[in-house]
Amino acid sequence: MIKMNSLDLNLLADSLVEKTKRYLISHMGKTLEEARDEELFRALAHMVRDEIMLNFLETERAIQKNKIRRLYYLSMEYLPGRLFVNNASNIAHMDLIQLAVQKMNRNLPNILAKENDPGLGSGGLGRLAACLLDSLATLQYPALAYGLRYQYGTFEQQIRDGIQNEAPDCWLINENPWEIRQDLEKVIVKYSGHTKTFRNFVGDYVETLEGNEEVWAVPYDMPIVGYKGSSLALRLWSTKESPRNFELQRLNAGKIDEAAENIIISDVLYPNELNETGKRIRLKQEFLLVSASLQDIIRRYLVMHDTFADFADKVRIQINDTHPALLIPELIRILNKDHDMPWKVAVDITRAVTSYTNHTIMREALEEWEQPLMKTLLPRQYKVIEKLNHEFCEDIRKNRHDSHDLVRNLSILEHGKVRMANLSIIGSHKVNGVSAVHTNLLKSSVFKDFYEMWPDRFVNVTNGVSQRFWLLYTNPLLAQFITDRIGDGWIVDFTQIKKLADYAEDSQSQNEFWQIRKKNKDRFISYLKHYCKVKNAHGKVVSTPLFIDHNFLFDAQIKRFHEYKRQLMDALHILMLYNDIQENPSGRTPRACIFAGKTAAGYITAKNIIRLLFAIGRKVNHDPVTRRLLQVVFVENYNVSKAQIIIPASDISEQISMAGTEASGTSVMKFAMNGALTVATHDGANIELSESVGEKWWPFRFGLTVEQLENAKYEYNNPKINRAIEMLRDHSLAANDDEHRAFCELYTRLTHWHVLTDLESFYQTQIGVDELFKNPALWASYAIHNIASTGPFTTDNCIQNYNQRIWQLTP
Ligand code: 26Q
Repeated sequence: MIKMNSLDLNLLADSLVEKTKRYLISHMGKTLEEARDEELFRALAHMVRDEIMLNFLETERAIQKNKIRRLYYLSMEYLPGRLFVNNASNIAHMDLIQLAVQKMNRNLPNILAKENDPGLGSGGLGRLAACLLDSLATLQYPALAYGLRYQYGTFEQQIRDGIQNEAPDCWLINENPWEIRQDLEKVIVKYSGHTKTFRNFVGDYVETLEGNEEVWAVPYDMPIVGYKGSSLALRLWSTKESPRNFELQRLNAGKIDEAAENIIISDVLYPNELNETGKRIRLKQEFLLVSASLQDIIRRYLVMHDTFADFADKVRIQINDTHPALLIPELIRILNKDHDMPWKVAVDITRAVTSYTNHTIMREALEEWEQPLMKTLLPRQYKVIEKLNHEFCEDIRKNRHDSHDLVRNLSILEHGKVRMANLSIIGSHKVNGVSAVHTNLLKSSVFKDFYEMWPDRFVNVTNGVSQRFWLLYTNPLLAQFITDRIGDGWIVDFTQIKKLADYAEDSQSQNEFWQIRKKNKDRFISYLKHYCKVKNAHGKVVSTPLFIDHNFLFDAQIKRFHEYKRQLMDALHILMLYNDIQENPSGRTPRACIFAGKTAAGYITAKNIIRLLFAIGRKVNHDPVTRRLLQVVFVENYNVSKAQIIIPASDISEQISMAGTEASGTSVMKFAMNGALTVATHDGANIELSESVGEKWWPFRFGLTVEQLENAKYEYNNPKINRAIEMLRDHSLAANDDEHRAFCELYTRLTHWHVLTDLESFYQTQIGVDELFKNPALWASYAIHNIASTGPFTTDNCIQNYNQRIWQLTP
């Protein structure tokens, strides 16, 4: 990082203007005056990238030279958000850019808005991966990350008359300035064909493949820039750019469909529910990531070493959920066949390098593949799985007399399925959950038998978020507020944030807190007015005045729509509030209920919940009695950059999943860091955050615990609740038959996920929220105590825990 005085800055800005002008001419054929904001964005991004790359090379050289242990992080999903501010600020050039843009007479926010948000993921798991990389880079751990370069992001959510439509998310429609295509490092990935058995040098039976398909995977490197410029590579594989993939043979035989399938493997991230073709391509994608990355890992290793003797010492591979679990059979196979290692040694080395993070407690969400599909598509890997599983099950049978049930429970292959979690646990030396309660539930229920067999294999690493991304760059006003009081040490040492508690009762700080909050709310309101237009079924904008101002309480639930997350309970609470206000509007706290989130295309119930929220908004937002006290807003097409506008403006963060269902939840941490108070069940990371904050400053916990829910049953005896739920089927919300059917359908699901069981407690808690909001000074002191308690929930801490408990790398 270069320290600059204002004279230097001025000179540098002049030079940046000149360089930018030249770049615009040489790369885009435009003068500065002709260049559009989008082009200026690309030109400036290239200037930033030049700086990053110098640093990047140095890091890579240092790792190579010192032959140190390196971590390889494999994930099917990454949600890094827009990179410009992060990258430019981290190499300390944001002031410079600001000045240069000013000299060019252009508007920086308009230019920054032209960057597309890479939607290479669906939710928490993908965003967690991005925060972990931020911390790995900042803390200068030797690491490299692998993923897929999906041509299209998850999908662009369009809400038309309350209905979610899925449109393609063309994030790569313009050139992506952050990536570098590395054609010379492409690799071949093989699918299908039939196997032939022979013996390797040590006498094991191994397989060769004939009549298979071949696909080229081409890597694109994206530098991940940590604070003060240290960086690591995110290597994303693509099948798009390779003519080889347009397999001539098949084309000649007229099998254009099959040939085309291999070009489109990396086209789009597939969702959870899939048809047969979708399933096959998703499995191909998972293997693409695994096979290409492993070839790359082994190539890198062999550049530095002559034998595999040090492989188990120098390589660590973390798999983000089971999606890259095929890494286990593939690595065993490569060591055993290509490098003539005895089977048992190959298995031991694989286990020594691999570890697995689990992100779900719900059994139905564990990944499984049909055996015939895997056998056809990946015959060699399937044979390895069979052998691994056979030995594992035999071992149990030999050692346990009660082995029958145990084998059925632990076997990788069962009921015609390949159970990826079982494969991952058997093939890893460590398995981690993502919050204390989640890890305990894994040990006591889902993976109980595994835990009893291998207790040391299970560890907890509670999730975190990057305070640099989510506080420093997302909420610069609050970041400055913090730095003014406790210095800027918190940016790299977040334990220091606890010093902020000294200011919780200081009235000057409380006032300033509210001034910042109001500015952030105004920014969000103006964003809503410009970009969040309600659209009818034909996509036409319906004129909808907004009655929100910065005196409203901003209440946000932003996350994927899923029944277990209980957006439906939130919706019912809004109806209860609406009815209350109708009865007596005086003395009420004005509240804006903000929702954002996508759901899988085929998830009908979740889509109906979105539709219900839309219908509720339609009713309450215009009702002359309620509109100045209650507003419901749905922010379309939720993504990282939208979260960056919503979170700094929110007073209340809704974390209301049914106890025992949310593995961790990370938005709870982002909101708390930004000064929101949390309405929360006793679930996932809410529990640990509440313990860190302390009961006194965590007033809005509600709902039953996992244990209490076991015997809980809702009895319909609350008149307010009855009135609210009747609105689902008495036509007070539905505008047509179709909506009526949708809401009646939701009515039948009210007892699922204990929505009604917890509703009364939720309602009472929200009364407490309204009351506290009437005392701004007190509210601010709660909020400041909450911010001050988020210290443990940074991914910096998370990475240190991974390192201590699993990787043992040297930074
Ligand atoms: C599996 C098979 C086939 C197709 C898709 C999938 C699939 C894809 C993505 C299954 C699950 C996911 C994503 C899961 C996820 O985001 N989990 C969240 O992870 C967060 C980070 O640990 C936690 O905070 C959340 O609690 C958890 O829900």
